[in-house]
Amino acid sequence: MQRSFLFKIVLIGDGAVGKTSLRKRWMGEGFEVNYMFTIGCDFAIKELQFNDNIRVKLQIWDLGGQPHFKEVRKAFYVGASGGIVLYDITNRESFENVRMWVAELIKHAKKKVPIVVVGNKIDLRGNKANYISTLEGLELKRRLVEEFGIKALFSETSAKTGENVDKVFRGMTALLLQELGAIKPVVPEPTIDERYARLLSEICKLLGLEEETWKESPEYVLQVLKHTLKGKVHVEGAHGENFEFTV
Ligand code: G3D
Ligand code: MG
Repeated sequence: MQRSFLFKIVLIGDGAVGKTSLRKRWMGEGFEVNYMFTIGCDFAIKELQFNDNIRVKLQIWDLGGQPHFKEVRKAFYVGASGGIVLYDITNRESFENVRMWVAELIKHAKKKVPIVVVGNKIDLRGNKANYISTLEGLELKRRLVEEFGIKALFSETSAKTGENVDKVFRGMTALLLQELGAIKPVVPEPTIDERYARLLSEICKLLGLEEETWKESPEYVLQVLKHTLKGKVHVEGAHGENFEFTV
């Protein structure tokens, strides 16, 4: 049996972070854009076959380039099922503004809609130390989940090369379908012994992370662990002996 869904997704984030480029990259050229003059935004629709029996239409709303009054933006958010919030990894201010955009989305959508946090322009990363790192992006996502009680994914993209662009929209769709109970939660499960899974979950909890973080971003857990254990570590053995090692 085929089921169909229609979702309104808003693209938000500071000007010039790449919202329009991301949308164009995902939809390809030649799609029909409808311009909403009153709000200063446009929207376009793309249909995707999510799996064998689920078809999804995503209506992607994109804010215009010029700065708009907050008052006008309210109408932009009405009825949104989810939001894709972008920052530019080469622009720290755009990263710091992500929280403001998410707060505005949740306020005007009037419910805790799921989001995908996207660090765009990774093709420019190179070795520039001041650019926003993957860890900073993951940490931001974690804080947003905690503060707003929403479901969120994190991704890094290049609208220029197309890297990870499809994943952002499929990830958003998966969150929305999960919310409706149309699909089971899909956490990528590495094949791993259940005892190790339990151990890793315990480690995450001890570090104050969500217990599933090791599945989603093991490198992040490792970084937090290294940071936490910096220096000497004392461990008491099973027979009362003392071990000391340096991390
Ligand atoms: P916006 O819709 O968020 O305002 P745009 O942003 O999509 O208009 O993009 C702003 C500028 O950033 C554009 O440059 C665009 O080409 C560039 N851009 C968008 N995404 C990427 C990316 O992933 N990598 C790189 N290198 N550039 C990107 P111009 O010069 O056309 O204004
Ligand atoms: Mg734009």
